[in-house]
Amino acid sequence: MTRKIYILNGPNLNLLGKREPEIYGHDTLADVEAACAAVGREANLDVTLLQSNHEGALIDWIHEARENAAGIIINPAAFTHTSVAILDALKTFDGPVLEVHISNVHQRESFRHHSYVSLRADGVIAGFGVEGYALAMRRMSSLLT
Ligand code: CA2
Repeated sequence: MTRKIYILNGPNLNLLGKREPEIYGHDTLADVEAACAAVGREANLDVTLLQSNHEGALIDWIHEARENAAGIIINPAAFTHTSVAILDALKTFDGPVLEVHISNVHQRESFRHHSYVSLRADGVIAGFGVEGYALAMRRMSSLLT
């Protein structure tokens, strides 16, 4: 049976590849989706990539994942550093949760050094550019085997 992985993306990541390439690179979220889907085909995992600028939408998708998904890969963007609500929602999800950051948040402003989401994440990838998403897919495959 093919298992579904939700790849959730927070605010402003719809601009990926279109602004600030020196920090976030040139690839778009569509490129990320294609790279993750390719890993998914090898690993028998089906990818659903979603992005919202709204905290509540991300929380609704995490609740939906409780019924529909075997694992969650999440880049909560700025909500990483602010959202107890996203942390609480992730705590209701039983499967693996992997946190991805495109940039190396630890090399940036100190307010980016703390993540609420990391309290629930089974693993964190930061500073690998958009390749971090495909790496997270490989790790997800290992965790689900
Ligand atoms: O490095 C990451 O992936 C971040 O989660 C990105 C967030 C930032 O607030 C986190 O501290 C680290 C910002 C996402 C903004 O995305 C943009 C993409 C392209 C152009 C402008 C913004």
